[in-house]
Amino acid sequence: MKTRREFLRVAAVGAAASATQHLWAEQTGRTAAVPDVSGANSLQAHADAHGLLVGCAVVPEKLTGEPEYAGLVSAQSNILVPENAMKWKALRPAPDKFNFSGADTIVAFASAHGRKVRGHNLCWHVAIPDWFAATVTKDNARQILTEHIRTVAGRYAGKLHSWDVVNEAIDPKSGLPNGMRKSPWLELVGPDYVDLAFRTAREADPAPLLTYNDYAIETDAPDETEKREAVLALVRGMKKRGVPIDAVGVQSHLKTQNPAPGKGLRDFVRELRQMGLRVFVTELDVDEKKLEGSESERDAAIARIYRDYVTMMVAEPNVDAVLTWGITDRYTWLNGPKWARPDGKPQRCLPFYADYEPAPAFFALRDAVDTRLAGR
Ligand code: 9MR
Repeated sequence: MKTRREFLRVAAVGAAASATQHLWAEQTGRTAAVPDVSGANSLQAHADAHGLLVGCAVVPEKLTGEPEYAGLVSAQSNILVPENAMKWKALRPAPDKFNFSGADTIVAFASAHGRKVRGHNLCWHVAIPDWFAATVTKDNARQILTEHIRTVAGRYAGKLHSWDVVNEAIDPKSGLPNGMRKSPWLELVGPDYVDLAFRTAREADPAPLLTYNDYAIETDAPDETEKREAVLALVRGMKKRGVPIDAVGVQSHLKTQNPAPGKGLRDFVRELRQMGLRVFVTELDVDEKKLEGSESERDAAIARIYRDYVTMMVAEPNVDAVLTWGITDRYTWLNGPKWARPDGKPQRCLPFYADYEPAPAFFALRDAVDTRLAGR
C-alpha cells in the first residue's frame, strides 16, 4: 500500500511529466526529446487503470511484417479490430470459398498478447466481393447472408469481445422508409435483414456484444441529427421486437471543419443507456483536410478535438471502449485520394505520426481517458 504522501509524490511526478509532454508537443513540435509512452505511460496502462478499452484498427500484414508497428499496437491497445480483414471482400474470394488468413492472424496476435478483438463486420453494403452481383438474388440472399454469419461468427465463437453485426444501414439521404439506406441487403433480403443478421449472429456465437455501427451521427448538424434519430428508432424497434443487440458503435470519423459533437450525441448515448445498451467509439480519427496553418498549429487543433470528444464520451458510464481507425498516420485511409489535403501534405489524423513518434493527439487522448473517473 502506498502512503498518502507517496501517492501524492507519484502523482506530482506524473503531472510534471505530462506538463513536459505538452510543452514538447504544443510548443516545440518535435525538436525536443520524445517523451516515453511505453509501459505505465502507455495509453493502454492509463485505460486499464480506469477499466476502459482502448485500441485501434489493424492490418494483419503489418502485424506480421513490421515489428515496429506490431510493437506499438500491442503496447498501446487492449483491444484490436481488423480494418478490412473480416469484411466479405477479404473473407470471400469466391461464392464457395472462405479465406480466413488475415482475420486469423489478428485473432492469433491478440490472443498471444492477451488483447481483446472486435469483429468488423458481418453485413455491410461496401466491401462486397465482385462475384456478389451475379450470384446473390432475391431467392438466395437470405440463405447466403445467414450462412456467411454462421460460418464467420462460428469460426471465432467465444473469442471476440463484440461484433459489428450490421454496419451503416441508415442513410436518410436514400429517401426510403425509416431512414434505411439503399443497399443490396435491403433490396435482396428486405428491411428485416438487420434483425435477421443479429438473430443469426447470436445463434452462431452467444458470447460477443452484438453491435450496430454507424457514422455521421456525432454532431448537431441537421443531417447528422436526423440520422442519429433514425438510428435510435432502428435500435428501439429492435429492442421492442426482442432482437439481440447489446451496443451501438459511434464510428467518430470527426472532421476539423465540422461543429464539435455535443448535446445531441450525449443525449443519444444516454437514451441508449436507458435501453440497457453500451456505446463504443469504434473508428475515431480526425480528418484535417481543410485545416490550415503550421504543422504544430494543425497538431494542436487536432489534439483539442481528440481531448474534447473523448472526454465527453468517457464521462458517460455506458461508453466503455474507444478505438481509433488505425494507430499511425503512416497507414490511414484518410491519405486516400478522396481525402487528400489540397496542399498535398499527408494527414496528421491519428495518435502516432508516420514515423511512430507520439503526436499531441496521443497525449490528448490519454488525458481524456484519465478523466473517466471524474464523471462517475
Ligand atoms: O479504412 C477502410 C479502408 O481501408 C477500406 O478500403 C474501406 C472499404 O472497405 O473501409 C475503410 O473502413 C471503413 C469501415 O470499415 C467502416 N466505416 C468507415 C471506414 C472508413 O471508410
